[in-house]
Amino acid sequence: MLESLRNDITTHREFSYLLLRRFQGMGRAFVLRSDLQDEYQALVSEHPEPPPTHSPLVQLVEDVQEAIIAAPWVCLSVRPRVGRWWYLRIHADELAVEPLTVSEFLALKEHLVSPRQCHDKPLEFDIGAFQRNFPSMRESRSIGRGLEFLNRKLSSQLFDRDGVGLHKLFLFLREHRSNGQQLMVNDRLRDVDALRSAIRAAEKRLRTHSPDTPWADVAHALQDLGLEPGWGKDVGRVLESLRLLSDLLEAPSPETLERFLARIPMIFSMLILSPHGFFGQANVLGLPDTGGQVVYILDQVRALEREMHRRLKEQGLDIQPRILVMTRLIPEARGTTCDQPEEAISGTQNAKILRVPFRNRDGEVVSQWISRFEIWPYLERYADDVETRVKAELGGRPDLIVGNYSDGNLVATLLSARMQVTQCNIAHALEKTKYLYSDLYWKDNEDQYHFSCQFTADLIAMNAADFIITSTYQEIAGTDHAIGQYESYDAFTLPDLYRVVKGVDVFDPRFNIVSPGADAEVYFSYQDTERRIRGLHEELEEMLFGGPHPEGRGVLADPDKPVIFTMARLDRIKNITGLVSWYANSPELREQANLVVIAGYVDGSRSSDREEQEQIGHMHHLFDEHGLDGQVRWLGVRLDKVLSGELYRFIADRKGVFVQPALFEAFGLTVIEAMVSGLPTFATLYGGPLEIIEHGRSGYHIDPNHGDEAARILMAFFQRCAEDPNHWARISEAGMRRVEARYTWQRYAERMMTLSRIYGFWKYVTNLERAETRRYLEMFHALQYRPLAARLEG
Ligand code: UDP
Ligand code: LCN
Repeated sequence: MLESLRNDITTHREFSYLLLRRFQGMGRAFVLRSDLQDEYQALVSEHPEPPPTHSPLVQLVEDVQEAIIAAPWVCLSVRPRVGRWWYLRIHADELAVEPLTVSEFLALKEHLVSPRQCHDKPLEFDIGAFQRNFPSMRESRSIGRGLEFLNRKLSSQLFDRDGVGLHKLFLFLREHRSNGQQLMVNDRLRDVDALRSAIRAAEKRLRTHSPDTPWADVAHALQDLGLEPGWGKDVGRVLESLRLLSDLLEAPSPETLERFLARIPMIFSMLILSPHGFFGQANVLGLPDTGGQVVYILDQVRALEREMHRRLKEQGLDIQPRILVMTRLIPEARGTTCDQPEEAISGTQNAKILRVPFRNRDGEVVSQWISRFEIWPYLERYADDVETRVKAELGGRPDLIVGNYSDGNLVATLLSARMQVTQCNIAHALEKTKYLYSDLYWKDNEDQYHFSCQFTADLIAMNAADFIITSTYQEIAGTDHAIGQYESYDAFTLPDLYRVVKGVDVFDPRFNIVSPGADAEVYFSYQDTERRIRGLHEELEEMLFGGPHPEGRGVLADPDKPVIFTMARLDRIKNITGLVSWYANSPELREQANLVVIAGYVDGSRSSDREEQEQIGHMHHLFDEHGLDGQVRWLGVRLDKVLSGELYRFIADRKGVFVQPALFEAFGLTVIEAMVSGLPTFATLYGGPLEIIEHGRSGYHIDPNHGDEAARILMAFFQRCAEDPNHWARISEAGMRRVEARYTWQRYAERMMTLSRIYGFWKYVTNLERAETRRYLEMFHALQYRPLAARLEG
């Protein structure tokens, strides 16, 4: 690779020289891919003999992610394919090409940002050193399909020559208990041979029974053979399970392994951690730090409880599954239920929200809301208190711990290690890629965002997790040209703090893509007339088209125009003010449609969040500057789900559209809610919506950095709808089909239950080999995270 690049540079000496000069001439120390591309294109258009498109030099320019200009060298990070990186430098005068290690590349960055940094090598975090014995995938297309890979790996390991693999499976079967009752296999059976004999004998005894004979009728006979409850609710199901196991013992295959493990009653109770924000079931959405994560978890709990019930019933167990969602108790609850220690989750039989307060260093309860960027000092004490509470509630430990967001994942790490429970992480959104150079210039942001704590917590938690669920592929590994959110932790540096040469491996089979859904009870097609809630229409009519709203600004002068609708928390990243300004600056769009915005508060004094306050100020400024009050309706309201579901449909009735203009959106629940309601949706191409929407078919991608273009796309859509009355319906229909086919909670729950079992088994068979990683992460936690978090507490 390097040699052919050198030859190509020699062949195209003048072009290479001019290109490097251009890079240097930009006058910046760090140059991003898009700017490098622009310079390259400009040179190609001027140069009489640019290199051919397939030459190594052109390929390099195509693959470069970032350049560091450190005269006389131009240093490059190159991503030839998803998840794979290499580094090099080129001498701008002599055109010499030299490889760089990741450490050398990061050191150059550090030096440019912090020239006075001492010359001693900083602490390097390198998880790669611990992963040599663990299987890793190779192909980019396999990323996020860890389960399939692991099934193959595990089934081949089960069939090792000395029989250790099968013995581990046998021991694993004896592990399962519920409320002290032994399940699956009792200690009459001592080894795999005994198990084989028991299966044969059981099959013989069961053959004489009809398949629907209940387990209870054959329980005694099977218990004598060493088999306990858990094999199935009736003889038919028990026989199927026995045959699956018998096949597995004979010649393990990935499919049999997955099908067999899916039947093992392993998960009876689950702890879901979501500490930050206002976690509740009413009046919370849209409050700072309170959005999709809350919706996701509550919908997830309902779907999981249903699935757990179904599986336990199939296995013949009359056990009530327990799901606890643990969040923070906030005494100053601002009219929410967040000051209540316990709350039953509606739509479930037994699931509840438990709330445990944060305590300060002196052990006193912290009463006010704390931004998600400032919770770090409280989490260890919180984990202690949560452990006590959970053990009291469940009478023991849970069977699975699920962390949410950086804080929940860190607490999950602490608790899973202590209680020896399988750990699943869900990031929802990793902040690192949301803010340009959030790592390199971390010190500049430290006052407001404390990324040093957050990224350290992320590194620890993502490497401790047994499995990680992501909503999309791009969340892990990006696209051909854009870096994934997890991938951004592969190598980075926090100058003067530490350097990460291998932070996470996106090829690790712990990653699994399991996309969430939209609650089908609430978000459904506008055409589903039977389920429509017409009783809300008067309220919606008044809310959107009525006179001045007590919590709003703007009264729509021409209510007959279609509505461009948006709804989000009023964070800077959500870019709601961006959308308002595109609209404001496009007279044609203003002519064609009204804009309805549901976000934040109209009265800035009601907000306690710095970013939100800034955005509120900016919104008012835009209204004043562009005279928007007759065309934009801004509502600072928090809608309950039923009302927001009907609102999407109400706007669809009037041939409106939904816009999600975020600078970056990790997934975007509003996008699937709007689509499944039938609203043609225009959403950012940075993040999840890129995968959710097929541009021009089931919606449209818009680039939030090119507002004029986004406004044009919207205008073109309205124009086309005016010319072709079927156009709106085509996009609407395709959006609904897309969500129904790919984003449902039912599919999510099935998958999650399978993952918990396979990774639980995987954890069991690899337990000893994990000890080194665990100790390394514990050390990093004690020596890096803890002092950083303590500093924040003052
Ligand atoms: N939401 C709401 N009212 C608001 C803002 C948001 O009901 O004022 C809901 C919205 O319907 C969606 C969730 O909150 O279910 C936001 O999730 P999304 O993934 O779009 O964004 P997040 O807030 O998690 O970044
Ligand atoms: C957080 C976000 O920022 C959204 O993009 C997601 O949809 C939401 O969490 C649920 O995972």
